[in-house]
Amino acid sequence: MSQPDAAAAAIVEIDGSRLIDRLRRLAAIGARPDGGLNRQAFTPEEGEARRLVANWARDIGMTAETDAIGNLYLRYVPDGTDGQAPVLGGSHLDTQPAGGWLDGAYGVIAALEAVQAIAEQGVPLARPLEVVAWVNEEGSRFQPGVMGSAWFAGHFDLARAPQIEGSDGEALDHAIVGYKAATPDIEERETPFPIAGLIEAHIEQGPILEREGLKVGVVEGVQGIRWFRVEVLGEAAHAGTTPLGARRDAVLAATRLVQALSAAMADPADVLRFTVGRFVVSPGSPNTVADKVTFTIDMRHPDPHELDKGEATIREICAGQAAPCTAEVTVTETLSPVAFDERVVAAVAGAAEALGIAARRMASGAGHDAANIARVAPAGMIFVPCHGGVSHHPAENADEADLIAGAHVVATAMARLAAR
Ligand code: HGY
Ligand code: MN
Ligand code: MN
Repeated sequence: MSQPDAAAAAIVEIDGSRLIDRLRRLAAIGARPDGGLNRQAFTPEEGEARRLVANWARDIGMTAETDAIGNLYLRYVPDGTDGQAPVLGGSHLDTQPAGGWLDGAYGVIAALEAVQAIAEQGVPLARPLEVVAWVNEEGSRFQPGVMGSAWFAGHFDLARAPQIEGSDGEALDHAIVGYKAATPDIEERETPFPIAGLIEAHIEQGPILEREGLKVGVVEGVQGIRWFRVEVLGEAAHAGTTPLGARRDAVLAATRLVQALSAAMADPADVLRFTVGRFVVSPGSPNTVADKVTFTIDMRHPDPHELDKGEATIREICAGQAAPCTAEVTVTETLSPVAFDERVVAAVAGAAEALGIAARRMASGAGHDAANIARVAPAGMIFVPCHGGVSHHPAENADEADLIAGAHVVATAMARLAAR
């Protein structure tokens, strides 16, 4: 068998206890008393996680680099491969404010284990391998989400950073400077750069694999996502003296809009996803009629036409039912549905089959960085089951054996993609 054929059929053995140990150590950074994680984008906690992962990579002979927005790239360049487009594995290190220990972190640590195992076993490669941690995937502190991968793919303009205010009031550009200054030894590299292939491993964040008793999801694509910010403007007034007829109460108007939007978005086929996750009242005083409410909308569907129809409905209801207040609708994130590259999908499916791991093809309801990279390079994903499909919750969890099996597939699929 020729060397490329041997590599293309390689099965890479990984160190499962090393994988779990690193995941557990990473989960201590930003840990909440309830067992969840709060390690939001560009915070000192995420900076500490970034430094820990970069040092793990350096300890095994890899290099650590960054870019203008703060993405982290850990590189393994075997002799004779320098200059070839790399194969990447990875995900994100930031979490929801009340998130779990696996969303994002699993993909980064599974990819690090995959590259270390490949290097230790001297699997022959025609390309370098890289582990990537994209910044601000969650979008909980700064919108839009999947920001680092969007910037890499050319559809987030960093010039907007000074105008983007975080949920804690810090400007994005200021947060990025502070975040990168915390790891001055991680130098910038030329980006973007050509990518030969990317695999993102992630917990499914849904119930399908667990319900069907399967251990690997071979992800074929990601549904479309559209985020909105709705600002409902009324007039502040004294709660004790202002007659009802004289009020322009932003809370009454905003709650009426949310109910009307929710009713209009109800989908009997249960495919459309509509969520109001943030609802901020100003001035937020018990004895002052609210003059402003800002709420968010997260809308998702596999069909972009349904997203367009949903946006038209949102604009129509906000324009027509906010009186005596007004409502301003702003799109804060748009990700069209994406189909992953069949060569990468086949590499994941082939690795699972070679390892005898029960798998199925499926789509992703959650958004992921791989969806952004799929617009500029061959990308794909692998899911592993999580308990009850729970995610974006402190109780997020998975069986260690499933996490190890998924990393085994990542290592074998990355080696095969980098064999030629
Ligand atoms: O929102 C999402 O779909 C991802 O989990 N951040
Ligand atoms: Mn994620
Ligand atoms: Mn998430």
